[in-house]
Amino acid sequence: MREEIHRFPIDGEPIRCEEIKAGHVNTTYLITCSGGARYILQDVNTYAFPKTGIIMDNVAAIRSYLAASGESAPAMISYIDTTDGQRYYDDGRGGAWRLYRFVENSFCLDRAERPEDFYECARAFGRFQNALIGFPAEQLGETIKDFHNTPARYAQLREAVAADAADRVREVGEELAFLFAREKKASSLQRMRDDGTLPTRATHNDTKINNVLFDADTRRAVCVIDLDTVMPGLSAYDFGDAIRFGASTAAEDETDLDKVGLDLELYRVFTRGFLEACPALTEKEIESLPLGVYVITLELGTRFLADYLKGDRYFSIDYPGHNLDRARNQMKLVADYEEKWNEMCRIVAEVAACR
Ligand code: GN1
Ligand code: MG
Repeated sequence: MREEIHRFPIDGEPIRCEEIKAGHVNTTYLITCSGGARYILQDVNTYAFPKTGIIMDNVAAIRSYLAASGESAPAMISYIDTTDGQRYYDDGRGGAWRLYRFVENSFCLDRAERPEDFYECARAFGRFQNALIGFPAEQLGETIKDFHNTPARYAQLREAVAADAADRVREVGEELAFLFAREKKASSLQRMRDDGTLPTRATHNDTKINNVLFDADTRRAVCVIDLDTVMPGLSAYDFGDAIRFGASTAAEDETDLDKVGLDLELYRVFTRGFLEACPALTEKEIESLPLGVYVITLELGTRFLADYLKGDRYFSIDYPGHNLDRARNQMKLVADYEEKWNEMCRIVAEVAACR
């Protein structure tokens, strides 16, 4: 049993603790209590998130905004304060722990088993974005500095190359050439954010389908989870990351790159769900959605590769070349988007036109 659970008010005695292997960053446990109550206990990765307090403040600010604006359905999960009234438990050894009720009769999906699943995912993230359209994004702290600042991510890759801490740069010449050849386009979204072409919103920023809870009976989306990266951003990031992960024809670490590409049908389904649930986007934002897919995928390619060069400090890995495989997989997706670019833009325009 994780003793940290005793820092929180819970129903019954904790009797079982299982680790849930899902995300690449935090460590997550399912705790079962006598009497049946179940909880999710998370150990926040403080290498990735040095300021856990900011995460919890952001979540609290958004929660009160949603409650005040009468958002009826639970758009997000809610955390339980510690017994001494803190939003998370600081164990004094660098660990930051937080707790929420397990949502009974719900499940997560690593990939859409049918198109309707992805449509539900789109609606959940679209609804989240729409509910926060009026939220003053500048009130949110940056939980990870420059999280989706793509030019800054390129700068971090350059630093990782210069340091070559794990002596791996000589293995990745081709990958570096691929990424740097696309740096200008990769930076274009950030430019449109800086010059005000695109509005800064409160966004989720980590919109993988496995960050959506589904209801086990209805198979409808219940709410979005993993709110650690909720911060000022662009709607195109949320659209882009969801497509990158959920509309890929293969897993994020598939090494047979012939299997990796963009499923345009899933792309269309997601676009429909997202735009239906988020009617408040501006014309420019809608136009920027395909670019969001392109940029976020390149960006994650740079992040995986930089982490590989640093010796795998950030993303958890199952084997030594895992981050390199992930980076190559993202690059294959980017190459496929380049082939399908006109189609990607056409689908967004078509779906937007028939709303
Ligand atoms: C991480 O924690 P998880 O697995 O939901 C990462 C995302 C990446 C994703 C790639 C805080 O998300 O940015 O897109 O892995 N989250 C953080 O799978 O860095
Ligand atoms: Mg997650």
